[in-house]
Amino acid sequence: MAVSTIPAADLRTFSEYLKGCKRILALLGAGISASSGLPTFRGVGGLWRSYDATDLATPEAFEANPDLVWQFYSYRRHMALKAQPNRAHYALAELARRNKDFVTLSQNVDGLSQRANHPLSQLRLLHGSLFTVKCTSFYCSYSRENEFADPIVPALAIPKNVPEPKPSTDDKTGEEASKSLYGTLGVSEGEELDISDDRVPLSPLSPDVLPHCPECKDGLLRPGVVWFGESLPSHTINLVDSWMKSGPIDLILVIGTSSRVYPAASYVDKARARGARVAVVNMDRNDVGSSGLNPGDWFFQGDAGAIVPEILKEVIGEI
Ligand code: BJW
Repeated sequence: MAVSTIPAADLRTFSEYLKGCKRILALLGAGISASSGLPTFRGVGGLWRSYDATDLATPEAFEANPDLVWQFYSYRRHMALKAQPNRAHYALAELARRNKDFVTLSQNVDGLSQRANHPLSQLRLLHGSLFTVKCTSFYCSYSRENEFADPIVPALAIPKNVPEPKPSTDDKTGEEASKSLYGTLGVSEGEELDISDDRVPLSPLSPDVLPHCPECKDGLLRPGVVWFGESLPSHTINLVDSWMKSGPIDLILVIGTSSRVYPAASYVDKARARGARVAVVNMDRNDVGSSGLNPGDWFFQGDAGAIVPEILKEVIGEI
């Protein structure tokens, strides 16, 4: 069976229900962008060199090794800029245009929903963006959005021969695409090595060559993402909470997330408490979140890039 085959009965009951939905929420995780060839955090493709991505996504890691953390994020910025939004990003953007009471909460920092023209007033970035930078100095509040320079400073340039993200297709799952990007990179003799290859030791970089604040001229800049132990952006959380409280919720689509990171994962139960039925799209049947599925919920197993346009088709048409 192809990984992304949808049981006909599930597709029928879901499509019928979707047509009657008024207020819809989506919670996105890295799996939706795995379909564009970007790696997830956990599981296959969740390593950058020999580092666990989640170990680098902390203020403590940045404090201890700003050069290592900046190299990680420079690589992620480069890969995200090379990747293209996939059919799932476009399908959700289309659903948003057709239903003003549909809000997407994205944990992703890669900018792919924005590049698929998802209406920005219906897209809430819970974990910030790779393309925002902010000053780390206690005395400075400098922050800049839409900073797309690649590399952001010359010392963080990515070698030209780094393989580009490979989007998934129906017979090549997002996870396989991630594997081909981040797994064992076969480098033949004489070929130039790239920094994603574990055999190339990372050279430590002096703090002087890392991005610095143009305003205070003193503080190091850091990526404008939310690391473990940091609060989510309060303005965003307030907007989401007030939307959630403003009426019952019919449906929450939970797409490509392991649902292990809080408070993001808690939106599923919050939506349920407001009446929502839950539809999970994931490669892994175990990743349904801590509260599991209830009767009347749906689980669609497979590649988000293939499944999401298919399950929304009755409402948004062909993508
Ligand atoms: C596919 C696919 C395909 C693959 N198609 N599917 C309550 C209980 C316990 C702990 C806490 C709690 N509340 C707060 C915490 C602490 C902590 C936390 O949650 N820890 C847990 C790990 C236990 N949370 C925080 O610290 C948060 N802050 C906070 O709560 O502030 C208040 C506070 C402060 C101080 C003390 C206490 C409270 C902040 C969390 C920030 C998370 N940041 C990161 C990094 C962002 C920057 C960056 O990108 O580098 O966000 S971590 C990382 O995880 C990233 C992701 O957005 C996030 C979620 O990961 P995601 O997207 O689900 O990815 P994966 O890899 O986990 O899963 C991919 C899924 O896709 C899998 O299921 C695959 O099967 C699937 N898949 N291919 C469909 N083709």
